[in-house]
Amino acid sequence: MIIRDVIIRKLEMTMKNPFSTSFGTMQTRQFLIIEVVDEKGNKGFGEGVAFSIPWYTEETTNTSIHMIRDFLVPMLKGRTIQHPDEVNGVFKSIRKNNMAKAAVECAVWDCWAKRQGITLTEAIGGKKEKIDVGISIGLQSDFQALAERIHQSLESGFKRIKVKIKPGHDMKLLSEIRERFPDVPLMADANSAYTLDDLELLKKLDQFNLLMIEQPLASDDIVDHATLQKQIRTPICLDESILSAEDARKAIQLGSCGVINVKIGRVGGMTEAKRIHDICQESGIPVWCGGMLEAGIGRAHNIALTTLPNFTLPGDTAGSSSYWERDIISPEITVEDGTITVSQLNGIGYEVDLNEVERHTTQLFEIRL
Ligand code: OSB
Ligand code: MG
Repeated sequence: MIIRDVIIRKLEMTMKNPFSTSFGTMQTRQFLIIEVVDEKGNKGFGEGVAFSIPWYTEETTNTSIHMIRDFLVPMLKGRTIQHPDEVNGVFKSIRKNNMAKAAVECAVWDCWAKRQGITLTEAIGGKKEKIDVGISIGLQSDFQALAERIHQSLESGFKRIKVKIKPGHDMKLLSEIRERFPDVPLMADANSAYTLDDLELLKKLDQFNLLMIEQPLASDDIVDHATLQKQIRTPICLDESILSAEDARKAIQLGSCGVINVKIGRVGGMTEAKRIHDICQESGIPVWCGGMLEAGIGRAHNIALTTLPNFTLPGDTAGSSSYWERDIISPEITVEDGTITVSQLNGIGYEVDLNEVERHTTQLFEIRL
């Protein structure tokens, strides 16, 4: 397969609800759609999940455009790709910029799967016909609003609830949740809001019987997390700290976590996500698929990834309607009884609605290779 054309689109879509974490609040979602076309006219799509502000990682929508236009796409010029796993190696000489790499690599995966006449799930070796999903609920203005969101999510069947915590919004918030919902499968994500100075508080969180606590300490740390894990019973789940399979290997070796959240964008693509899956599987560490407030294309890639066997815990891949008035794919992604049925259609398994994409496009670059 030879990639002949690449179209980079920057989109701006408004989420139904603002999403708040310890690092900030988002409602306008800027993201990229990468379209690749091969020499036979097959098309593939990937989503660039960096935010407009470098809060979660150092990348932004605009740094991704720069990396993709000026470095990554030119590296594909004249190259025959036998298998999409090769793209990871092609991009290896460029440091980090994982979300930019993943956007292009995921488009190549979709294109290749369509060219072979198989689903993306088959292409990566996934087996599940349905995946279990949970939901991530952002920080709310008050407990009443949070309780309402949790209640609705349980009514809709989500298999686990994730809430965001930060200093000052932790003990009381979790004890109120536990009082009202004593048995729900619950976890908390701190997005790096604590340090080891908060050890006594973090130890107290054990009483809430959380499935796990996600990324309590610094975004680049695996050493302090190992120290913390020795002193708390609740499994630590690493998110921000794991950017590669090598990071996963080291974190497991140090005992920094009991679970890993895999995000295709954060780790630089589907190939690296599979490697992390495999290393965790060999080490007895369960994984789940994280979310980046994606539109339909990114969500479709997440569903395929989740069909791998060591994705044993419900992920953050909720349906389109949890985020968007109208998604950019057809049909939209729907959740029934806390599960998503994996599409049997080729590639990502959903039609990209180019009219909807155009309606939200604020910038477009066409590159002919
Ligand atoms: O830490 O998983 C995270 C959203 C934005 C940035 C980081 C995170 C999140 C979420 C929501 O928790 C995931 C989603 O619903 O897509
Ligand atoms: Mg997280």
